[in-house]
Amino acid sequence: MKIIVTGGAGFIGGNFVHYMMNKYKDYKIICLDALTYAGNMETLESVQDNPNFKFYKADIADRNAVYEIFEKEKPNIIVNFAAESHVDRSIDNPSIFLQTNVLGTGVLMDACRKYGIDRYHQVSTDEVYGDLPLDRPDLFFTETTPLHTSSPYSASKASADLLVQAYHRTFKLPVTISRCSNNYGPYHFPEKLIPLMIANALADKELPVYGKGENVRDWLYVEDHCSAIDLIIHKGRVGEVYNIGGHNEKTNLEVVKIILKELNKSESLIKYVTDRPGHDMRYAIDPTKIHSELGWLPATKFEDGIKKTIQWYLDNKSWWQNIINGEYKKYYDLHYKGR
Ligand code: NAD
Ligand code: TDX
Repeated sequence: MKIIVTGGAGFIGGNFVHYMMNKYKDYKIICLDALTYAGNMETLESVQDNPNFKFYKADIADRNAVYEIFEKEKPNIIVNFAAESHVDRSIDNPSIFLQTNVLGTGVLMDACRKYGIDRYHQVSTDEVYGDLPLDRPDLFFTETTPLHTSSPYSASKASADLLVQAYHRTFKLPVTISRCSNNYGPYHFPEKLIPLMIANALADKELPVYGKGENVRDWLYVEDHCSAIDLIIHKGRVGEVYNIGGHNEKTNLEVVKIILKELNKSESLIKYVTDRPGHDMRYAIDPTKIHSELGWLPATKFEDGIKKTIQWYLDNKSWWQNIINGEYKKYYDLHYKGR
């Protein structure tokens, strides 16, 4: 079995590479990643010398490069994690999101048609459903909830989903799509809420909470996302969408306070800053379908996952400190200064 994992030098893709290589010792894992600001070869250091692992630096929107890799590798399965993934950056600069998330997905599917594959899996997000109101805790996103996007990021991910479904219907491409809630865990780029708050708290810097911190996210430990995708690519029904989430809703303020408590830091570090434009209020996944069809259940409770995550950031300081002291510093200053 040969699997191309795009975006494997990023947060979830990197965790997926490790998960699959640990679980399936005879699978060949081919990572295709453009190494944007979010890609990091240090994440893949421990597998680089494994003969079952191969890395190509390539852009999924570069048709020639993608076709060449397909021609050479003849993969059975493609799992597409590659994307511009940060909502705030999509507000600053939408066009790269269309380029990678929409056109790049189109190129990958054309390659699948041209060379033939057993499965194309699109890693999507709960953000394609838009948001839910805070005063209706009875509402959840199901696979039939209409797409209703808020940010250029979520609009680009929804566009890609529609394209994937169109290639299934029109060209009979064997596709699946998963829509997962917010992930957390090792190798999470420090621009995102949880690693950003851990890094700032450790440096006794202000923790910038958007608005009142009342927005709700549904957190899932990254390994549980990997196990769900593993099940879908092997046992999921072609043409289907599967929601992935573990019923773990928390307000941003709750998450930030948990991190401060774990690190023994004062809540006075919290700074309320100007809200994100178009900020989604609440995400909440109904995972009934993947549970009843494929038997998936998350293994890690938030209380344990957040402890493991904090410990990982304490044990791997050089991984994230290299990032926050590099090019990212400019983004941070631009985004947060005077906010
Ligand atoms: P990330 O930003 O950490 O990693 C993205 C990776 O894709 C990086 O390695 C980057 O170099 C690579 N990449 C970007 N543009 C590329 C291109 N044009 N060609 C090839 N590679 C490219 O993102 P993540 O958080 O790991 O998210 C992975 C996927 O999961 C995304 O598709 C995202 O939409 C989806 N997702 C993320 C979450 C979450 O909470 N992080 C939740 C649900 C779904
Ligand atoms: O500095 C911050 N302060 C803050 O209050 C940042 C970076 C975030 N926030 C808030 C905004 C959100 O309500 O925290 C929440 C989480 O923010 P992000 O980590 O940026 O994630 P989110 O916008 O929810 O999107 C994430 O989950 C769905 C991923 O980045 C997406 O790729 C995924 O599709």
